[in-house]
Amino acid sequence: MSRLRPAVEQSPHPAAPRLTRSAASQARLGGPGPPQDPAPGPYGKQRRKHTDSALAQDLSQMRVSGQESPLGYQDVNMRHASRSSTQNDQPAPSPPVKEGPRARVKSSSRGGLASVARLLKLGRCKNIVVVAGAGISTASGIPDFRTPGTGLYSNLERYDLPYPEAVFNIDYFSECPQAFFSLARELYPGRHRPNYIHYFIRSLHLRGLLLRVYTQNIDGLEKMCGIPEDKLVEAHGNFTTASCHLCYTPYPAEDAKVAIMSGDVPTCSFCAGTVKPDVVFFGEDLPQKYFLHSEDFPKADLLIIMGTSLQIEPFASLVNTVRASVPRLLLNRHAVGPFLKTPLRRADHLELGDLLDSVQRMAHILGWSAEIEELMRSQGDWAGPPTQSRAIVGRVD
Ligand code: CNA
Repeated sequence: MSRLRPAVEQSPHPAAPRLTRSAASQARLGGPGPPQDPAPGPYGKQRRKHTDSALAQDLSQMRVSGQESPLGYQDVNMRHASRSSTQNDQPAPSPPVKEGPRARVKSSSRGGLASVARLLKLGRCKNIVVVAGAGISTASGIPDFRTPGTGLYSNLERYDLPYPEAVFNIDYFSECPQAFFSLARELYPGRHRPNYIHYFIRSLHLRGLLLRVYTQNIDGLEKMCGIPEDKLVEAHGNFTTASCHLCYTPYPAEDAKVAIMSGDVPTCSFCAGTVKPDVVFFGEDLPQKYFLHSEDFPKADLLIIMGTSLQIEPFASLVNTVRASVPRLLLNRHAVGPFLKTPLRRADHLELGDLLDSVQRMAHILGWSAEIEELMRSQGDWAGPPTQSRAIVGRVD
């Protein structure tokens, strides 16, 4: 793609390599490796060198053809997939679900949380990077993509999509914007409130432990719970701004919302192209702020990965760019990405199960529960004691 998109968010950093979003297998062994260990992490030991520029190059050269990956999954180039389907060729295949089978994960699926909480209590982790996905917002009543039955991809039949990811395909949007607009009506900020998990992340920030949260979510709940802008990278954009999907001329976000919410199609006053919120579609550029990762991940001393299937590139491969000695904690229903490999990396921990439950237990071990409840209460998001059914803050309407 040769067109250049204006940055959605201004960055104080120099021009960075351009990356577009794609759905691809993350479990590639040829992906970016960990950068050099500038100092021993909590687990000691220096690891192999990997410069930031090499990292950027690796990310931009990622395989997205239909080749079999070393773990047996297929990579999918969403742009090609959408082209064949919109031209009425063979329907493009959906990328295979890469989660599980859980039997492949040999190491314990429980207990990782306690080990990492211990590191936190010992004061060993002061530059924590959180990588988040749709799973952190399901407790707020927003379905994720891939959970069978409840996920958005299982519920898109009514749009007659050639394949579920077409809803975020820019070429498909060009032809049929209504599928995405229906989804947008669900996800527009204002209908949902942040939940305990969001406030846990904010609590990391309030304790001065959060280096940055990188989220794929577009629901704005991280911001809504009070995580400041400078601690947040919304890698797949948000609904705060809008622009023409063809010429990128900015369009008043509120006007776009009013049109979309009332079933109209907002159009660009310059080229008459369809306007959409600045949510990043497959094949579109990621916001400039995303490139903070090249500074953040090498600096991280703990990576917490929450509620993501790690299937969207280049975001998914970020988790492989912390130093090899840095603990990585996966909190998810299933093992994903590098946590599917056996044996796990020595510093990897996973806690499989319901995310809300895991985060509440972690907060309890750390002695942070009361503070988080108070934070939630102060923003009107506390619905009762931390049990699954009551701590969930659902839709506002
Ligand atoms: P995904 O592919 O749907 O994966 C979500 C992951 O979270 C899966 O592994 C689930 O098993 C897991 N999960 C869901 N609920 C829970 C739970 N309660 N406890 C434990 N684990 C759980 O979503 P990803 O974020 O990986 O995919 C990236 C896409 C999703 C981004 O580009 C987003 O734009 C998009 N998305 C965002 C939202 C949102 O903003 N809330 C909602 C739906 C999709």
